[in-house]
Amino acid sequence: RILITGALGQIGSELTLKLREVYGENQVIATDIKKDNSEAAQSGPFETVDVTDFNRMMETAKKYKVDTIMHLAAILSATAEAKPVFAWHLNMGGLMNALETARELKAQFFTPSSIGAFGPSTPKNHTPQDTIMRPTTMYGVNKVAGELLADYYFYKYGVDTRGLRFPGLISNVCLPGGGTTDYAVEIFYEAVKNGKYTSYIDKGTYLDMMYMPDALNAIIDLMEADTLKFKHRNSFNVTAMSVAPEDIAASIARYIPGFEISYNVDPVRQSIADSWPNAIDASAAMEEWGFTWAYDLDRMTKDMIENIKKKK
Ligand code: VAH
Repeated sequence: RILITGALGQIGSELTLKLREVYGENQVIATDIKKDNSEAAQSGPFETVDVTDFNRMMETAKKYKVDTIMHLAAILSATAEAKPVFAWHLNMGGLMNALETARELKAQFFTPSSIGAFGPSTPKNHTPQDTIMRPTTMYGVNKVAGELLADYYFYKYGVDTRGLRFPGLISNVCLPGGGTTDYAVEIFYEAVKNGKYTSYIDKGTYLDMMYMPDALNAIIDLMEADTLKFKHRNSFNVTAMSVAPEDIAASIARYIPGFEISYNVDPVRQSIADSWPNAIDASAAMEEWGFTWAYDLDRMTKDMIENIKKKK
């Protein structure tokens, strides 16, 4: 059985449904700080778990005798920059509780890292799997510390921890909250609704991105992979595309003629984005467990617009 924390968030809401499809509804225990009427909360076992409450997490994991923990609950980059102390406690306290629960239950463990784990002194293009990591954001500090902590639990206790450094994730099921790359999600909703979008990230700002279906498949492929070829665990670089706002706008305009982008840069989120790479190198993931992806920019755009239109 799999326990997911943050199961009602941007990744969790779709990962919960995907894992229930693949492994069976009752094999996936969705948990989050409070229940809502989303399909992830309603379509199978759900428990309220505040990840900063170790006893609650442990009793829930024991109640369902879980053998896999997927820890997704976290504060994203922009919110973490606004509330750094709160972000440290939730991101690191939650991670420690999840790792301790996995250690005690001898469970397999997944948690996402991010391109946010890199900093201004990291090579910007073809960013290697192993390179300088001096992030200048609280979120980045949390992600680098989190990678080291998850590797530590493998070396020290043999916990089968695995992780992915995700790029910006684009999806149409659950809006992200408090991220820097959220512009790349908002733009699609605004395009369908108003035919235009004002971006808070400037033109020419290249960032790695990935469509959510590819992210979900990467998690499942990673967790099911044979570790014989692993040289890394926490966490693998993965990406599907490197785009700037004007590239997304041009792709949308092919499906929504007349779509226009304008810019009103938010200096805080722009400075976070500027500290991150332009394009990372995912060759380690390809070589060690066969990482691949299916959606390029236009295929993602087509699917995003079709699905958002269905919601109207
Ligand atoms: C954020 N969506 O913007 C997250 C992610 C790479 C970006 O970590 O904070």
